[in-house]
Amino acid sequence: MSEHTETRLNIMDAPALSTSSEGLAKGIQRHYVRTLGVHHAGSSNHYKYQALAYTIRDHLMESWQLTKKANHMKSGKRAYYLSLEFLMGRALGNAILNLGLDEQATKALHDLGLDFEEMIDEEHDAGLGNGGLGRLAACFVDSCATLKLPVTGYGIRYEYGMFRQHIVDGNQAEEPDHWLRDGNVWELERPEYTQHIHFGGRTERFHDENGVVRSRWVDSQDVLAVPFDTPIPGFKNRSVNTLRLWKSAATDEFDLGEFNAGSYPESVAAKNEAEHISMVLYPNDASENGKELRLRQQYFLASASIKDVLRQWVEQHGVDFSLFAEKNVFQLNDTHPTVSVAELMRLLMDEYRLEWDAAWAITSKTMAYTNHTLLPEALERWPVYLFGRLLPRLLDIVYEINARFLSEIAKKWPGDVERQRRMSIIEEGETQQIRMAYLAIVGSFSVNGVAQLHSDLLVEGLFSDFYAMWPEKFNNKTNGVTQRRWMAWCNKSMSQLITDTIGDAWITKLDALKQLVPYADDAAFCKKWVACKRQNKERLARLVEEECGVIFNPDAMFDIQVKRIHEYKRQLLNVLHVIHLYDRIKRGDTENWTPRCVLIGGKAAPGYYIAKKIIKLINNVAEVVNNDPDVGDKLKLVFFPNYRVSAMEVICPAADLSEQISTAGKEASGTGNMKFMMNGALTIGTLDGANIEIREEVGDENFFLFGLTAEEVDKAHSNYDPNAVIAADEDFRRVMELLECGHFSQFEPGLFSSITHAIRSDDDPWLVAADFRSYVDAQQQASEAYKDQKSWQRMSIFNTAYSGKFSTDRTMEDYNRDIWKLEPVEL
Ligand code: 26Q
Repeated sequence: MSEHTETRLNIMDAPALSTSSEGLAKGIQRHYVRTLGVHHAGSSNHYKYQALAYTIRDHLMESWQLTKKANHMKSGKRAYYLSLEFLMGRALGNAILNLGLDEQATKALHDLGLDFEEMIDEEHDAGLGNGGLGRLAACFVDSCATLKLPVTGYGIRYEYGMFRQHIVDGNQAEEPDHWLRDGNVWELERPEYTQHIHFGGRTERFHDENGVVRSRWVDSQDVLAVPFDTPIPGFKNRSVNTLRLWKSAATDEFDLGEFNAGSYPESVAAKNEAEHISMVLYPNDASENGKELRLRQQYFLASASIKDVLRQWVEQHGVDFSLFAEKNVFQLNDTHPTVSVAELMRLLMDEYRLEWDAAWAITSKTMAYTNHTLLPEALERWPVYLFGRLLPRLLDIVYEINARFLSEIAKKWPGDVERQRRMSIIEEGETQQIRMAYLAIVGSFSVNGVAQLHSDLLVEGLFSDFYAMWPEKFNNKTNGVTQRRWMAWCNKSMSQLITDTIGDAWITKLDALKQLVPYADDAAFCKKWVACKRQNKERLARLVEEECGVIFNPDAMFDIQVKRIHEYKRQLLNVLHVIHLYDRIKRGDTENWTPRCVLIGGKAAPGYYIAKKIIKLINNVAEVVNNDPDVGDKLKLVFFPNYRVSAMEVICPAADLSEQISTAGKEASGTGNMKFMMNGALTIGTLDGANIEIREEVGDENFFLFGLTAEEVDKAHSNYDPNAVIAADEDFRRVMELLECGHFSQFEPGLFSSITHAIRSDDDPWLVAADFRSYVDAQQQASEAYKDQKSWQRMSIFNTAYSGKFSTDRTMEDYNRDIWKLEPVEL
């Protein structure tokens, strides 16, 4: 510290920055010429984007360092959000918004003859996530910075993010997403905090200098974890938190050994294996178990992050860990980073010489686990042989945790061996498996679901044995989204209208939107509301025309379903409804018709056969519908390719109707549903996940409900006869007929037989046929309602007005009050 003062190389002595438009313009010019070394005006837009991004980044640097300093000085409790995914999207617009530099930046760009939108569009999405879980992590860190909570995000700096989706002949084709190719202005490499991560080798027991038997991990192959930090700005509060992402690299020692053995090229090639760890994000958002590289990624993140936290602890407090649990908490984003439980135990015992009980007391008071799925097949399991080969010392520890846990069960339920078998962290069978969710529950003081229904179902079903043992651990934390990105940034016209009407408090206190309620009956306000929606629909229509070559008429109802393609999310039900509408048009049943533009978008896991077929079906139905002159403007359907964060920023402000139609009891929460609601869309949905809470907030009369309840779904399976349902419903029968006669697969007979068979199967877990009729009826209600534009706009305003609960600011306050117990850090 003192040498910094002497050399005056510190933030206080850095030249001041001007936030005027002239100051920004100068910054852009300086970075363009001096940082990027561009000497001609006609260079690519990307340099111009970079010059702007560097200029904005300059304005974050000081606050970032001050935030770190304030955290250090205060030395209060801190939280770490461990996640294999952070789906950040673009950073530039968000930084400009949160710094309050919107107007100045617009003027500066104008004065330089540059276009704001074009600059924004130059930035590549940081797509380091699959969907909901990854985007939730991104919204969480935004809200934590805004609430000044000392929370650090820890993740992996994948070289390749979520694949880019192309549509070729109606089919999904995947292309690698090399998002770092043009550089990343927002990250700073911090090689000084590099960590060594062990893999392989074996455990050795030895006597320490006091004669105590201890374990150590020997003969391991090590990999380096190099951190890259990204600033996470709070909203106009000068707080800037950190997202620390780890990149893997080969160790030098490893190379040298090989080199001395005379095999230099082989040793360089061996770098590969190390560098592969952070190479690519796994693109499945449900289970794909047993892949060794995935387990490497999980341990790599867990070990690097926990070592980083322990390093900081020891620097500040030495090796006394008595206050560690009081001052630190790790939130595990699903089971993916759960090996952290065993890793913290290992480090405390093997590196810092704590006894088991002391280490366990710390670990089990420090870890908290969030579950994101009810699908039993999506619960992570790792084969013991694989785990033991890769992480031998950690397997010892998992076994020991399990042994002690089983004896606790035996004490509580003497003789109940069946219960021990059910609850064991190790699943017995042909191949023994580690049940990661059970390890997470045993090792954590808090276990939460992500919506009320989901949390209720967890304790009644999947985790009921654990609830019986530790009811106090279980709690609900309903998800949210950040209104900064999902309203203020992506829907500027509506935001301006709201701010002009009720002030701007809603940007950090979303409940303030309730003040809009009386304006739902104010003709002048409603007129402006419609104009905003109209503008947003025109913007989306332009994008749809560019991307899909289909014309959307902004007068039509924009009916939208964007999310990962999954059978349980039932994009298929949506297509069946579109086919039904098409059939009605062909039959001439179009009196009082409500024109619709239906947009469906989302990625399918590359190995998920039926999900990919559903994409093909959507495209084939679209081809027929959009080119039939009888249909015209009455109905359009598009499959929007490469759905991603930056696409949602254009899509959600333009929606009239939000499709949230999962089989009840299967969607843990949903978060897209919240983005649509905030932007004034009405929901058509089942009683699933957070839909239930959305409907509670906005009122039954402003929500199109349909379908079986979760309880009814459970019962329905036993005597389910979809063929009878189809036969008894003329509309449904005709839809199936169109599908089965090859109307949408003229040149490829039988193309969709796997889909029609699934619908007709008694074992269809997603009960598509069971909900068809009530879905079509609810859609008809929506169509009727849309015709009364005045009443529709009222309902639209109510949706925004009652969306306050679904801010991640509220979610983070809930986590903090019940789990983390952090104090905000004032600068
Ligand atoms: C597991 C093993 C191997 C490889 C990948 C995975 C994997 C990766 C991602 C498993 C699951 C995911 C993502 C799950 C997810 O996004 N779940 C969603 O989480 C949201 C936030 O809580 C909820 O709103 C959604 O309901 C839930 O589906």
